[in-house]
Formats: sequence, structure tokens, C-alpha cells
Amino acid sequence: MRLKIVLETANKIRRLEVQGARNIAIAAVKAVEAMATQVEARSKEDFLKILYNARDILFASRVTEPLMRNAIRRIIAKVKEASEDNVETIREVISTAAKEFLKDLDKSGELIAEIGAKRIRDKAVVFTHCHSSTVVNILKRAKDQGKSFEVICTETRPLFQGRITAGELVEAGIKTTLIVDSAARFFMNEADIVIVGADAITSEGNVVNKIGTSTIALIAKEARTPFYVASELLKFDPETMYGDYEKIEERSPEEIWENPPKTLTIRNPAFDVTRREFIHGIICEEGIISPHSIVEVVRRRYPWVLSSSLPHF
Ligand code: RUB
Repeated sequence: MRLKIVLETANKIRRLEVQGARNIAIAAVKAVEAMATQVEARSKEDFLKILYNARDILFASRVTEPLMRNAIRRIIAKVKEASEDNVETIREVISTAAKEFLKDLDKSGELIAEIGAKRIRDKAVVFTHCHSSTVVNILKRAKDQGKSFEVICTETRPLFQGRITAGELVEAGIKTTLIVDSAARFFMNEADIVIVGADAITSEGNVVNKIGTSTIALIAKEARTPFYVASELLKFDPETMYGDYEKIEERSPEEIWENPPKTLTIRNPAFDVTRREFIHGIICEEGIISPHSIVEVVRRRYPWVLSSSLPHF
């Protein structure tokens, strides 16, 4: 019962009621913060056990979400560092860590919108895939700056997240065309730039994003259209530094076909990996960086991300 809010949030994340890496991390942090205000614990150790439980539930809700994992690990690290055993103090530590994390995420989002908007030239056609709040913010910023451009977005099967993107862009007054995923090559000739979001960035600079992203990157390369990824650096997964592969979530076949023939196999991976050589740049809070430099840039800006992963050894 004491983990009710965490369980509810994990279910919303699993069902995609909360969608996109950033929104997922924000929901998870808020759930941990809310849980911490209510939970009864006798000591710091006791509190930590509850936090570990919450962490495991949230991490399992979607396995390809390092931004959420980095956020929760950060909060737990702050609790571990706290010298006091007083439960009320621990509650404050969690609340402060959560608020700081969300504030920093907001700042990064702002910087990315500002930097990314500069890449959108007047009269440009921007191609995107799925729904990334980071990409939508870049596009809205460019629109606010008075640029006139249009967007082509894929519907993004199986769950049509492209419709969320299209809805938000149209609402913002941006001319938008929705296409089926398989029309990507057909329309790539019309695009000047591709910008997609990210769920995870590996230590080798490869990017994990919604299934179909790597096909779009291939197509963009063939059509000589620059391909950019807009992402907070905290989507970097420190576990990949130490040899682990980023796990790719595989979702229910029912999302693809509700009543298929009984003996049919249906596979439904949620994400795929785009190799760094297809990526012109990662638009992040440090500027536009080469995917090759990801570890160096993360180490400079968020040294704790790498140090908190050391227990992997
Ligand atoms: C969403 C998706 C988005 C990234 C980045 O997949 O792949 O491109 O999560 O989003 P799903 P953001 O719909 O399966 O969650 O920029 O908002 O973090």
C-alpha cells in the first residue's frame, strides 16, 4: 500500500499513458517524491529499502529508459550521502533532490530548444518520427522566432505516437503533414533536415529511439539529408560503459494485431539502435556535439552519472 503511487505511475508508464523518455522520467521522479512524503519508515536504512523497492518497480515499467534510471539513482545517492538518520530529514533530502532534478531537466530542455531552433532555416522542411517532447519544443521555439517552415511526421506504428506530434504541431500553428511509416523514403526527398528524439545514448554514441528511427537514419543518409538527435545528456546510459547492452523493450503483439491467426508469430520491439555514423549531431544542453564525444561531454557536465555506476564492477 505504501508504494501505491509508485505502482500507479509504473502502470501508467507501462500502458504508455505517460509516454516519451522525458515525461516518463518526470512522472517517476514525482512519484518517488510523493511516496516519500507519505511513507512510514523507522530509519534511513528502512527508508532506503522502500526506495530500492520503488526503484525496481519503476525501472521494470519500461526497460529502455536511462533518463528515468539516472534520475532515481541520483535521488537514492543523495539519501545514501545524507549523514542524518532522521526520517524527516530524509524526506527533505528526497524532495530537494527531486526538485533539483526537475529544475535541471527544465533548464536543459530550454537550452536544447534554443540551440535546436537555430538549425531550422526559414522555409525548411523538417522530418520527424514518433513523439518527442524535446523535438516538439525545438519546433515551437523556431515558430516563436517567426520562422516559416513545415514538418513531415510519420504516424509511428503500432501505437500512432506521430498523431500526438501532429496534434501538438498543428495546435502551435505549424504546417504539418502526417505520412505512414513506409512512405518515409518517398517524402525524404522533400526534407531538409531530420530531427528525432532519443530514449538512450550508449557509450559508443549510438542512439536508441522509437522503432523505425534507424531506418529513417539510413534513408536520410541515402538522400543526403542531415539527421540530428535532440536529447538531454542524461539519456546517456552509464551501464553501457561497463559492457552492458542497452535493453530493447519488446511489447505485446496485441498492439500490432488484436486477433491474429493462432500460430502466427508477431514481434513488437519498441525501439531500435541508430549507429553513430548516421548521426550528424546530438543537440543537447552542451550544444551540438558529435556522438563520438558523448562520454567526455557527460563526464564534464554530470560526473555523478559515471561515478554512481561504479558499483557495476
Ligand atoms: C517515444 C520516443 C521518443 C523519445 C524521446 O517512444 O521514442 O522519441 O522517448 O522523447 P514511446 P522525449 O512513445 O514508446 O515512449 O524527447 O519526449 O524525451
